[in-house]
Amino acid sequence: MNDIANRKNQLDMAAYWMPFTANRQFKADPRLLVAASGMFYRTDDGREVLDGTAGLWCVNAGHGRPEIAAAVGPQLLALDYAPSFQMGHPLAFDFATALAKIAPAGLDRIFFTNSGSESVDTALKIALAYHRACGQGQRTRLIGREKGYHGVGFGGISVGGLVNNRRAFLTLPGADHLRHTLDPERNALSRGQPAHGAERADDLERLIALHGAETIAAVIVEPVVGSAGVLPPPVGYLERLRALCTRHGILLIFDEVITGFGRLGAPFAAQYFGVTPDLMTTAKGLTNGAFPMGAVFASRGVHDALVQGPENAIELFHGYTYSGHPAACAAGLATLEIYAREGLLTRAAELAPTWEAAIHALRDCPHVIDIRNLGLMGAVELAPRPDAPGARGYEVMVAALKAGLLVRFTGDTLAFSPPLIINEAQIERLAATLRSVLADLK
Ligand code: PXG
Ligand code: PLP
Repeated sequence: MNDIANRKNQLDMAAYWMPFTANRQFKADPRLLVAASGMFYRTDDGREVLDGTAGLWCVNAGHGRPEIAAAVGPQLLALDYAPSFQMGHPLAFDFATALAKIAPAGLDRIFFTNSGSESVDTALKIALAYHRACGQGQRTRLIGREKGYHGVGFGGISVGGLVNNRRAFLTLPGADHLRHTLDPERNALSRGQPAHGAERADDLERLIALHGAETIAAVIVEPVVGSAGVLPPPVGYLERLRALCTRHGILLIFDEVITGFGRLGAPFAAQYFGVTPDLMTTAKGLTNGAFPMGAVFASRGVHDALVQGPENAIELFHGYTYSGHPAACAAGLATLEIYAREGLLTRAAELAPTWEAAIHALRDCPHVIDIRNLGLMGAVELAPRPDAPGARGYEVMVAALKAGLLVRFTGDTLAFSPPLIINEAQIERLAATLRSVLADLK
């Protein structure tokens, strides 16, 4: 530890090109984490920091779980790697079976990837292949939504709705978007799902009228928008989208990379809302963030339409070198055991009222214009400083870190998704720290 701490000033930071980071700003004043346990990170200068974000929305069971380490280490010694194409190993089957048991009804065919971005590209490709297998190969359009984040692959940015992630790059032809559901005029400071906006699901009807339903393969949405600042769906919105997709033969994909594995108080958002998609993308909490892995859950209908034909023919020309990696499966199985033993897939439902009260109590803090929450997700939106949009978000992140709290920011919106092991005292501590930081914010 001391070694790491003492190296801060000697670290050569030039070679590492950091993702989604202001590299030069960071390297001029680095923020380094060197250890983590339970609800806390430790910084290079030896301070404890309460993890308000579960890393990047992924460490749902808290940090440093010995069960996961104990599963991964021996697995690497017993079978470090097995080819994923035309070969198998037992843990991949065991892990898929275990996931099928907690999956929304019928979504029990599992394709492994290594990240959320890969899960999204996989689900979009499965959707296209599915329609082709059903004799509807003209269904090639992919519909996303404004403000959606579906990772950084070309498929994901094409259906994604965040302009900074798109403008420098090509996107797939034929992608189109529903409007987002953020509506502060009607819904600001709503607790839980906002009352207004279900009718925006009818945007799909407008796109159908514009393009023809028979050209549309799939609609992909985050059941609760994460990256763009925690937007719970308006009451009735997801139900309406589901009904429209079913009526028009369009596959519905829920991107549950953030909402999966207990974030809302049910294993998946699909179960929380009682709305079942045809495909579901996951990653992050799948292995408690301890090992890179993703998974796509497909319905029997989608799977069975594709997995047919001659028995010696590959049914889907898709997969990754590391699909179902043995160590990732070991980490995932150990993670699911922790979730089950500690009741973490439903714990957010118990904590949600405390969480909601704590975060909404910040409404009288300076600059706060909106607060949103669902399950153990939350966002506090600040008015942008007129001459410097985004500055307040960044300044709060830096000040909170100094005050012992890790927060995420996107623009001037602060986002929270603490590990699901958080207790009520830690929720109060999180809110109190934020209150003091906001009090000093210019
Ligand atoms: N879909 C959704 C809904 C996500 O939230 C991805 C796909 C991509 O996953 P990978 O594993 O390829 O990053 C994500 C990832 C943030 C933040 O702070 C959010 C994500 C990743 C990093 C930061 O908002 N979400
Ligand atoms: N690029 C090259 C040259 C490869 O050989 C492969 C895989 O064999 C890939 C990319 C894809 O890598 P992955 O399967 O890890 O996604």
